[in-house]
Amino acid sequence: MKKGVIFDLDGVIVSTDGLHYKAWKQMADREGIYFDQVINNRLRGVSRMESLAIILERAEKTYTDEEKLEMASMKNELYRESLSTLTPNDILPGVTPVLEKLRAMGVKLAIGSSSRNTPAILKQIGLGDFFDAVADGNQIQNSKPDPEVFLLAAKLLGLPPEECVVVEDAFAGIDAAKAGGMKALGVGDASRYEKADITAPTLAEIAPEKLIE
Ligand code: B16
Ligand code: MG
Repeated sequence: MKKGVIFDLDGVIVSTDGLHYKAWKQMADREGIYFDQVINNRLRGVSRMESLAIILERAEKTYTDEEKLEMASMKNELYRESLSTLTPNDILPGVTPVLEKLRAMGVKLAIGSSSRNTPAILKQIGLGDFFDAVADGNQIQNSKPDPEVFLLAAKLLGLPPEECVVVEDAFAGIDAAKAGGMKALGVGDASRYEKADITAPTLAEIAPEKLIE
């Protein structure tokens, strides 16, 4: 039995895709850059600056590093404003019962997210003090598919990687978990990914015992 479960945040605990999309769309429209939901899907689990680089693939001019930082910062301000609309009702189906059951079984619980807004999101959905450890985009140099954020989460839990399971919705996140030597459960988009050890459409469809076996 595994001793720890590391949850990705966006797309696993709460869905902020739509909020990221709206903020990036406003930035892209301002610059006259084409951006749609299909391109937005490629941003899942990817860091803020890497997301911007994907959006700028469609740009007709090249931007300086300073301009890129300004665009990312504008997007983040819009995104931060929209986070104030999140409430505990936005926690995805099946998440709360799974968290409660795992905790009752003595399993340690962590967050491993690329998002630098992780503390604000957890606070908004009422889980600010819930997890035993939080590793996020503020503490790492290399984002998923690099395993850094999950290795940090395991370290903060005081567990070796092989004692941990990662729950992810992004292909890059599954790759990161496997690169870190961890078992990976793919949900949402990643439930179609053959590299995941186990898959489920949502956390509501997986028994906690199965997750940590
Ligand atoms: P921020 P996760 C990721 O979070 C999002 O999926 C991704 O779309 C976003 O670009 C990234 O966080 C960085 O977010 O701009 O808030 O630092 O899925 O790793 O929890
Ligand atoms: Mg995610």
